[in-house]
Amino acid sequence: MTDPAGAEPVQADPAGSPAVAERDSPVVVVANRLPVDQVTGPDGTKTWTRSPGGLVTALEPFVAGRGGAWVGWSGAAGEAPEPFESGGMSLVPVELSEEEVDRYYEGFSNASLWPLYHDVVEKPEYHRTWWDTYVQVNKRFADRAAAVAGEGAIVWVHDYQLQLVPAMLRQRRPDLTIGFFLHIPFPPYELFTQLPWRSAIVEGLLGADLIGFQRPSAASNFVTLARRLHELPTKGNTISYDGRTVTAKAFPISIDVASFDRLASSPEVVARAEEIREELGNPEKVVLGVDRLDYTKGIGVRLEVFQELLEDGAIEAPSTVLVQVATPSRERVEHYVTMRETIEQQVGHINGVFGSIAGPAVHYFNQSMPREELVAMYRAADVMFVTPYKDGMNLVAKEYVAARGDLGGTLVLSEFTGAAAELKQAFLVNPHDKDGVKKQLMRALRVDPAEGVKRMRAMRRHVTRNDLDHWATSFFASLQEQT
Ligand code: GDG
Repeated sequence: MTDPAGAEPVQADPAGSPAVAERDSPVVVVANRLPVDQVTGPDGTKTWTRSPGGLVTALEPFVAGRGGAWVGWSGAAGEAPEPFESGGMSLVPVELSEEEVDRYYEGFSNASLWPLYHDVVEKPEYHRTWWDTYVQVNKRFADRAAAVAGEGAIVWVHDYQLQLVPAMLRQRRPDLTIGFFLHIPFPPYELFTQLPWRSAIVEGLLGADLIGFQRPSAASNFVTLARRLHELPTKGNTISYDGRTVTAKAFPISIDVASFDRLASSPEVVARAEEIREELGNPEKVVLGVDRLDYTKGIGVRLEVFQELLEDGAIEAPSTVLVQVATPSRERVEHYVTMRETIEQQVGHINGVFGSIAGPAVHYFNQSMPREELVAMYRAADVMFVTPYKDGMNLVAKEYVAARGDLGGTLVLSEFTGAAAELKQAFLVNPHDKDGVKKQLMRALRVDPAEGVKRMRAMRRHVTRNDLDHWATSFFASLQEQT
């Protein structure tokens, strides 16, 4: 849901534009982050930059096109600016204090819910103070959304940080149609029920008319939970609750395929891709990993497998190199600090043993790349290596496919990503099975070109038909059917 680079400055609509009206917006998006970030310059002046993430691109036409509003946090702790109009949308900043950022965002959202929902890849921490702040902040988001939504408006709430908002909003505004989309996985009953506040979360989500998930299994995990934990009547993917019918359904998210395709085949990017290979010393094979530096993404497995293949002599450096972009993320959460140290030690070790004057075996970047550079890397890579232990979708895999209009390149993809259910022609792997990953990576590296083209063509056909607009349109259409 994040796209950490490529921000561009934005301006509020010209002075004199009307202040954001209360109870006026026919469509409201509620997400942890606004589609803009507030940045404080060295002289203390505050400006806004547009965050160019896919979600913003997908939702903007629905929100801006209808004079809608977007409620979210600016990304900076402290007092929130007044609501303002930008790009045809009302942007409604929600204030978070330093302590709230610690407890609601870094604490409950990213150190309790995130690991729990990702199959407990790391041990979740549960603290009552974090939970209390999560409730408090969710109330604030619900209050702001209730204040700007027009009579009978459609409100679309996003992600795990705001799971209590649907019920809080319904309590304040029973006239609204409320949708919720979870971008990350939803765990099975046996895992979810370890959460001390499990009932409150389920009740929070049941405030929505439509709850969207990345995969059908996640939707059915939720329906099972409503039935077993709350003893609610369920039928197929619907739950009867409080005199209403709540639908839980999969809407696999996607990317703006056409714009990736266009950018990737532009002469500048094609030239840059060639230049990247030259700068890498013209290796025979380039293997690429691109992730937020997160323990769910399986970056460590990737490095171990690459190291073992070098040790086995199955590949040689620098004729085969691994390029790993690990974008900085959640740097104040403890698990992330230790993980980064481990990964950097692994990279250091591999390069110490297998690097040469001619170059390292692993090119590691702990930095955020401009989008054009990232797309040029996609274009330059022979194999895209995607090995999460668990991932709601994994947009990187879809971006790689969208960027390969030349039908080159192969994809190695973890079975535990949402994307694996769609990109069936990838070389699928179980990241817990290192020998299996090694085997599949070797197959991907040695693929017969005609077979590679066939696989890539089939995956491109799928993503082209199922792009981001398709996702947003089908969610809105299903939500409207609920009214
Ligand atoms: C969550 C869920 C779900 C990464 N590094 C750079 C960069 N990125 C961009 C990628 C991609 C995005 O960030 C990452 O998206 P993912 O889907 O791979 O992963 P999460 O951030 O964990 O997203 C996930 C998603 O929400 C959407 O619902 O798919 O399962 O965990 O777009 O390109 N972009 C640039 N420079 C970088 O260095 N420009």
